[in-house]
Amino acid sequence: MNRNIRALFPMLLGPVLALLLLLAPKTFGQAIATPPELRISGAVSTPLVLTLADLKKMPRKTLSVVNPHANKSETYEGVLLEEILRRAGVPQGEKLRGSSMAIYVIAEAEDGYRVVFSLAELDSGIMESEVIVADTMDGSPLAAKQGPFRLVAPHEKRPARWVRMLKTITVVAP
Ligand SMILES: Nc1nc2c(c(=O)[nH]1)N[C@H]1C(S)=C(S)[C@@H](COP(=O)(O)O)O[C@H]1N2
Ligand SMILES: [Mo]
Repeated sequence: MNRNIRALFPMLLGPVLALLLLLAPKTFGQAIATPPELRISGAVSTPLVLTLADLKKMPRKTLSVVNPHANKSETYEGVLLEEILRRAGVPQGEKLRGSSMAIYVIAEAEDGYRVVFSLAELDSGIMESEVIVADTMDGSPLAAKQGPFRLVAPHEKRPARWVRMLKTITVVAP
């Protein structure tokens, strides 16, 4: 190799290293991305950030439902939304009365889809909605377009509030 070209290498070393350092977070950021999280915030005493591992440690509920769209039976497993809201500190049971009866939650997905549930319809002291935050279907983690978190509202005729790719639960006390 030409002597002059070889002499260039030490000079290039600095800039090349600098460039690599600059690009490193972008390149490796994907590989070591933070695990998916579900955030519960708004009018709560304890805002929560839950991972799949956190959900696995909570009381689990299994639901066998017929998804009217898929027209087949599906088994979802997850945690009652009521239980998650309990840990966030919303009024429930006998404390759910008066002005609290107007509190609602907005469940929002990665694609911007949003639905509303009232606190009252999620309270088993009032009715058994059995709405869960599911993290598995038929024993497997939910696929990318479905999860990793999905609401399942088993008593509803159309699965319109079965929010896929669930990202945040915001509690609103109007
Ligand atoms: N994130 C997200 N979730 C969503 C929707 C949506 O557009 N985005 N559509 C809802 C509607 S209207 C229906 S019918 C079901 C469809 O769920 P499926 O793909 O399991 O049949 O997802 C519900 N959840
Ligand atoms: Mo739908």
